[in-house]
Order: sequence, then structure tokens, then C-alpha cells
Amino acid sequence: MPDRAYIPGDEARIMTIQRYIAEMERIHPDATGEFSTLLRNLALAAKIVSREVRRAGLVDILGGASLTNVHGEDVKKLDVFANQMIINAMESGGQLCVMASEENETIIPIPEEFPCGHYAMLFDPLDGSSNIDVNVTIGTIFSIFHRVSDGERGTEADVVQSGDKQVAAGYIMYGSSTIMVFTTGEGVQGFTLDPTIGAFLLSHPNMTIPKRGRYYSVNEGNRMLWDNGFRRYIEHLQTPDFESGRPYKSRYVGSMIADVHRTLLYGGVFAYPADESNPNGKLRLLYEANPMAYIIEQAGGRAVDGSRRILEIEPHDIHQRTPVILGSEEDVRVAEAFIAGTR
Ligand code: P6P
Repeated sequence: MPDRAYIPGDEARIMTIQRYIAEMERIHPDATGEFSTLLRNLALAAKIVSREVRRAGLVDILGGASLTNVHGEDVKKLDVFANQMIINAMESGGQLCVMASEENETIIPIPEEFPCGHYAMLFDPLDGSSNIDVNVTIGTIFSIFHRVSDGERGTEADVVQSGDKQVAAGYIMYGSSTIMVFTTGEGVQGFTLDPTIGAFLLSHPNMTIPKRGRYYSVNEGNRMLWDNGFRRYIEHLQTPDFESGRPYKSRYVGSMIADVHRTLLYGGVFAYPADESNPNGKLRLLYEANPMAYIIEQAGGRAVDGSRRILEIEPHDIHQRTPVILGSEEDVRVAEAFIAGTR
């Protein structure tokens, strides 16, 4: 595996996502190829969604559809397209027994005409969709489990599992470039789409998050709604103390993928804590918090709900919410101390 990013002209060292998956299969003799095929199909869906996101402003796909999703939120046409594209790309492959999506109230069964596989996948087809019309970075988040049910078809139990049981998780970010970042439990790899050849190329091998950063990322419009401990934590970050690198810089896109990706690369903390209007937090545990927490922990960081690891939370509902504080380990532990009142 190359130990540095791809350099143009360095063709001999091009590592496409296909070659990477094949390499992973080769070094895991028990690999059946089913998981590899699943990742390849997901990469294909990502390329198609990426193409539509890039064209959105040109083919009048912008603007709200006359639909709302299960949460009563105005669903943009691109959400609908991305959701259906991913379902179409994944349901026929034979690797999945069931899916679940932010856009669907209940599980998405695999149609009878297709074989049932050994995996279950949850996804947020287009996270940050409120930013679609203003051309701000959005993305797809996914979380993959082994199935646990043993019937003919998959069930809700296959997707309502704790984050520690994920076998893979990641995101595709449609930003200045399209990048697919994922983990299969052996570190975090980033692949950037080269649209001229339609291939994802390994651009960020073995991603690790700095142990501490200089950025915090939170919606400060909720400041008066936070509990006292979290508010004191943010004030701590804003208090000048040049020896300890404070004040931190504030960065907030409003698309979880963009804010988490920057935190992964630069360090610091991203948070959407509980507040008076969102007592359980705003972000969804199964298809937003869990996959991002798996990525961050695999990169050497920490991801909590304020008092425990997100990946330990025992879920009860596909769409349940959780507070999220994730990022550099040292930064998150300081946040936890303020929330616990020990600082
Ligand atoms: P707010 C986008 O709608 C999203 O689900 C996440 O991507 C993002 O982190 C959060 O909500 C933004 O929420 O309340 O700051 O607009």
C-alpha cells in the first residue's frame, strides 16, 4: 500500500478504489468477495450522484420537490434522486438483506426478485441538503453491518445495531472535488474522484486526526439553548491564552460531512450538543453519528454524546437522535470535563 498520496505522472503508483478493494480481499483469505462487490457498487452510486450534484444547477433539478421526508422536512429533488439512485445501485447486487435511509420512514426491503445477502446498510443519501441551492458542500453517509436476522429476508433488527458492530462506514463528500472516505476497521482511507477517468484514486492513505486542534465547529446560534457546561466549554475555547493556543478558530459549514472532514484533517472539535429545543440532539444516531464516530475513532480521535462513546449507544429506533461531540481526543476529553462539571 503506497505510503504517500498519488502524485500526477506517478502512474505506476495509481491505487484506484477497485485495486484497493482487491488488495484488501487478497490479504484477507476469508474474504468472500461479497463485501468487495458491495463497496464497488457503492462507489458506482457515488459517481452517479456526484455527476447529478455537479449538474444540479444546469438541469433544473434545484428547488424543492413537492415531497417532504419522514421528518416533515422539505425534500429537495436531489435528495429524492440520490436516495433512489443508491437504492437502485445496491438492491440488486445480492450483498444486502435490507437497507434504511433518512428519507424512508421504515426499512427498505430487498425486492423478492433479488437474492438476500449477508450485510445491512443505512445511509443518509444527501446530508446537508438544506445547502443544495446555495452550492455548499453536501454528501452521502453510509454505515454497514453484518445481518443478524436469520429469516428469508432482512428485518429492522439488521439495521438497528450499536455502532461498535459496524463492519464499514464512510462518506462521499461532494465538495470542490468528490472524495470518498471510509473505514473497514483497519484505518481510514480517502479516495478522490478523477472525473477525467471516472475513477476514485487513493489520495489520503491512512488518515489520522491530530491529537489536538485549533478549530471548533458548532452552531453558535444555539448558544442560549445549550446546557451550562457546554457553554462554558465554548467560552473556554474563545478565551485568549496563547500558550495553550486559544482562542480557537470557529468554522461551521452546516453540513456535517464538511465539518467532520475538516475536523478529521485539521483536528479540533465538531459538536451538535443537546439543547433546549433538541434535548436528544439533532443528528441521527444510526446514519450520521455512528458512521462518523467509527471514522473518527479509527483515525485516532474520540466521539461521544457528552458522557459515553457514541459507538456504545444501544439504539431502539432507526431515526433516533443523539448529541454529538467528536474530534481530536484531547479536545473532546476537555469538552467532556466541562460538561461533567469537573472543569
Ligand atoms: P443546523 C444538515 O441538515 C444536518 O443534518 C447536518 O449535516 C448538519 O451538521 C446539521 O444538520 C446542521 O444543523 O441546526 O446547524 O442547521
